[in-house]
Amino acid sequence: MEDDRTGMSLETLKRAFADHLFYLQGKDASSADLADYYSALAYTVRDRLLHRWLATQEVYACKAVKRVCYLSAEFLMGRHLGNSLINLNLFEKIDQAIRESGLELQDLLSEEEDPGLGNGGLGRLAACFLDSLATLEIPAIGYGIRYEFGIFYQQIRDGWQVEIPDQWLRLGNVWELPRREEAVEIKLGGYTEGYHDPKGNYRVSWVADRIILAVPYDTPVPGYDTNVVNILRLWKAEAGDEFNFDAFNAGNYDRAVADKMSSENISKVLYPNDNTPQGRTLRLEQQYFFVSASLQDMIRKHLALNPTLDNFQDSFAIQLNDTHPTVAIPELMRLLVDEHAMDWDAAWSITNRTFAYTNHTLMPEALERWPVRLLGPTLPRILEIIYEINHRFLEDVRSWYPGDEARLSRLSIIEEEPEKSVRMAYLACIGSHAINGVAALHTELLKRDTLHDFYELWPEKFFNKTNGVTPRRWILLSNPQLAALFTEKIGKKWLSNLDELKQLEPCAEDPEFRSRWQAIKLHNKQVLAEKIYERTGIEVDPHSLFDIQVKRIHEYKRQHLAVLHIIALYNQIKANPGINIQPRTFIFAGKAAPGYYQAKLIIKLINAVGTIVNRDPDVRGRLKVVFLPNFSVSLAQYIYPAADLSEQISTAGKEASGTGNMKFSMSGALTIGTLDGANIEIREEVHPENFFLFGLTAEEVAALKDKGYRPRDYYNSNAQLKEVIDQIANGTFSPSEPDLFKPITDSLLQQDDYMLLADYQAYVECQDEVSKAYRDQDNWTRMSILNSVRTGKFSSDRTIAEYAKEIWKVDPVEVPLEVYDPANA
Ligand code: HBZ
Repeated sequence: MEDDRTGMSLETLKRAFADHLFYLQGKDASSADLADYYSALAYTVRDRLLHRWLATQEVYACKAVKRVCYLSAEFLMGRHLGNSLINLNLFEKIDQAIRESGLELQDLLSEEEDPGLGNGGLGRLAACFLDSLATLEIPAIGYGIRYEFGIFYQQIRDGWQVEIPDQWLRLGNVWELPRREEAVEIKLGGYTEGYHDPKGNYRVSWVADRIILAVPYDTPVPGYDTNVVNILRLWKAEAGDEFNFDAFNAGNYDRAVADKMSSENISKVLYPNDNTPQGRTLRLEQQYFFVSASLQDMIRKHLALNPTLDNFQDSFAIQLNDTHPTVAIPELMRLLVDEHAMDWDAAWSITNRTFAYTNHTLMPEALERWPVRLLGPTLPRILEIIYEINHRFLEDVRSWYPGDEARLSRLSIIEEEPEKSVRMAYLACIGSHAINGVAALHTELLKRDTLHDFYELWPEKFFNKTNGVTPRRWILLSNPQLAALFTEKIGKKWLSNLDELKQLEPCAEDPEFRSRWQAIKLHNKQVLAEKIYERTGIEVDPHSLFDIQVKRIHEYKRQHLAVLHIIALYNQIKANPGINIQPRTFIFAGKAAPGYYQAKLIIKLINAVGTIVNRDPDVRGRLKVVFLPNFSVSLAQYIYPAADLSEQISTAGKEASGTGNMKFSMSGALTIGTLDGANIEIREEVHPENFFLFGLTAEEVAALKDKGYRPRDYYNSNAQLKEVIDQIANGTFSPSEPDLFKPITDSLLQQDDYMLLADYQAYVECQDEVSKAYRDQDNWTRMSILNSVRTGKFSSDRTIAEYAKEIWKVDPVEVPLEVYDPANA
């Protein structure tokens, strides 16, 4: 008989499922609820991951393989169960097993808490990268923080965002295993002192005033169609034991408990900001906490196989996901120099060869700077090391550019005004051998503007790595009917080589294929329509054009530009109720940072416009405006497959890449977008005739700013635009509080930093083109198909293959399963 824990036959799976329900949940069919069934299934699947997991880790621990360590303060993994079923190639069989047990697999999958340990694109990118690393059989570890509270749960009350704490661990977490035996200690606070070691060398030691324990929790990351199971290692903060005992022994129970609680605060909550850093000490402690723990972990792994740290760079390639983990650079120096007695130059050479840095933003206010006032008291030794790195770096610059004082102060890691601070992006550039942007335009703008001086020093360090997303979650799992159509036509190979979809280009001319394509899109729209009704009470017509913008709410992303267009359409209907207009459903979703008032007001505006438009009898349901609460990975899986039109309308030069744009396109949505981020490359791939382009280019934006941008001129010279702005300003959408939206209109008329008014006319004209194009369903479907089958470039497998070859210099490592099968062990 097959082993209950590893067997893959239908009978074994059903038996294991029933067994777990009974022995792990303590339930049987008469007492179990959906949560019990979910857990029983999750354990059943986890068992089947475990021997692959152990086999993989054993191969990595024994062979001297080079591993990628992806350091990220955020991992937005999405639900694990569905993804594990897919990557283990168990989906159909489990679907059948569950049905034969009288249940629906979808209901069980929906029971899983969505682990929201990230804000948006940056966190989700980390998750797609882990999936691709495992799929490409590249040894890798994701290192991050096990936040007790992830990104807040968003409710909409009276049109406003309300934040609810995300207690995702309330019911436990099947997918993680704590490894207490591998906990490490983290120092904070205190002071440093110099001493002479036995050989007479001057050294520094850090006398901390707090020691925190970092406890690792490991989550398996299975690759698709391979035995490789990599690990996501997230650190939880606890009070160090000695510390507690001291206070206890001194009879100070209260203090021992208070210290324990304050230590645990470090991994308590994810900061909910995107693109504006929060300069809080606790955030700095979080960054240092997970970085130090991760480096200590790597050093231990390295020393288990090597006598010294001299070849550390051959064991690990460390990627910094933005500047959040950049304190790793001085921390590795500290560990090598202070704790492992290496000399500075040798340590610096190792550090430099180990680290690479990814930048994710061009917004100047988003670049992290840590005031010395905070850094010094929290991480005294780290600040000294940063000063030393800077000192040596500036000496080099002086020798390369004698007499160029201006350049020295431009390049210094330390910024003097308005407050003495450490520029983390500069530290990252100096300590890394590779620096990359996340889309072609973004990388060019980094080289030209943001990091120009560094580009002049080291052009060879700069790389572009255009983002990608995993087709396993974003096609196979979320759009199963489309996936089935692909597989029926060309087999399964597209799942590990998305370029294979190109073969389907001729199908765009096949009427039968097109009608199947339309039927799938309609089905996905019906499913989303049901979700919309469940969550908002709004009825929408699946035959209308689904025009969707989902992403964090931010002024640069210009959700309010879409609102201006909606109001203009509404005005056309009011002026002429019989007008022949393309019915549209406008769908928005996304969270605003809790402290970002203008973004929260945009959410309120969307809902306010929706309230008026959706109920107006003159509209006759031709326009609907929906704000779906709580955008998350699990909700996104319903949204992208149901879109006809993808809104990617940021001010050119502001969106580093975007990744939602790729997910929409893969599922056959057409894009209306600016020449920004990866939009440019998407348009190139799908060909310009299948993309709705509008708006100023990044150059034009910059030129207009330079010559003096006057938003009021656009307002005064465009009657339609003026009417829309006046309505928002005079309370048409907020009758009980006419001034409510003034902050939005004032900002548009006074500065309009993101140039909505300059792009308005081009946007509405382009939207007219969209409406016209949608009327020709045959041709629309042709364009939709070509979008989808030409997105091969945007698989994260391509992105990761490029990082592996050009930046990390790592090779795949196969994991043979038979050898490690517990049945044979
Ligand atoms: O990273 C996003 C970019 O805005 C987007 O264009 C890009 O596609 C994506 C992946 O490269 N950036 C973020 O998502 N950034 C954050 O979430 C963030 C979080 C905390 C911060 C700063 C930024 O302190």
